[in-house]
Amino acid sequence: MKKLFPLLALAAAAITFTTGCGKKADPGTGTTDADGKKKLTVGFSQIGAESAWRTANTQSIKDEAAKRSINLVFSDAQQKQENQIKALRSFVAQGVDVIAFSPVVETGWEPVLQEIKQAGIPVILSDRAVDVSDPSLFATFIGADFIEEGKKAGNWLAEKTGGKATIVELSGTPGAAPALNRKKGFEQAIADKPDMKIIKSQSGDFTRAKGKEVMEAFLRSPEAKSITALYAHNDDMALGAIQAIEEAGLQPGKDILIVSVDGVKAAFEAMKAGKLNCTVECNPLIGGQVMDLAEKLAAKQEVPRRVFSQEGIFDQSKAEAELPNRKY
Ligand code: GZL
Repeated sequence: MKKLFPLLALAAAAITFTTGCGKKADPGTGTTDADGKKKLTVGFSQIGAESAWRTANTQSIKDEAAKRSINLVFSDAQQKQENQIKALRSFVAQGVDVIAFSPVVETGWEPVLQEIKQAGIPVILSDRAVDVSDPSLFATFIGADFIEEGKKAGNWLAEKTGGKATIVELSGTPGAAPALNRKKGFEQAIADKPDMKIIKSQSGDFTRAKGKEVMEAFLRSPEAKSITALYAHNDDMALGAIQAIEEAGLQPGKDILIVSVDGVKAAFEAMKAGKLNCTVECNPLIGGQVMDLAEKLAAKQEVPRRVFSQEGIFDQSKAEAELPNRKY
């Protein structure tokens, strides 16, 4: 761990030092192992706990750090970019060896990434990408191909409906890479289907509560009777929408077909109950890959600029058989 900058180090003390398994360790003791060998210290700024996917992603990061005796300095930003930027600055002040973060939105990172670059600390983008002009501001990006996920969802719906659907869309956090690109991919998939139209699109911020609220508004609109399908950018919003559809006296999965993304356990349970029709998997369990990259960067080894997480697509026909295999 690099030497602390005295003034800033005091502020940094507020960020909890953990040994990766949630136990609070005194600053300093966490950075050496039993025989006094220096431990790798990784600063991780997480978006928040907005969805089951995010919770599983956080657990994967913490479990892997603990397994490898990596000193994890973890911060939860409650989905606010300003909190992530504060956490990133505190990691620099603490002199961590590597910084990893899941950027809540794509833009607004250049200044703090410049400061991190000046401090000589390598950066891993975990799960989501940033939009910066200088590619040297981060070492690598590990995450899903969100455009491909959107295409898979659009192609599945086209196949299921014979290319005929009046669609409402629950999009993710405005400006977030998965929201921008899942929309792009879905639209590409239905571009040549004149009878597949997205008639309403609104952000549900990737949360179940907001997804329910926005779907209620869609169902109160003049176009409500024409809706035949919902595309949700994540399962949590789809699960909220299912509640709204049922409360409106309609049958989710039948009156309104529903396709979403993530592949969380609750989505498989909803498919088994016939309330969700399809989920495109987006694997949150990338803790092992993130820590591999962190160890390589700390050892000044080359890493690939782009690492993809592997994922599939599951509809109702596969739900029951796959449910016992779900790890998140
Ligand atoms: C996708 C991830 C998204 C999930 C949501 O990699 O960034 O954020 O799809 C989560 O569930 O909130």
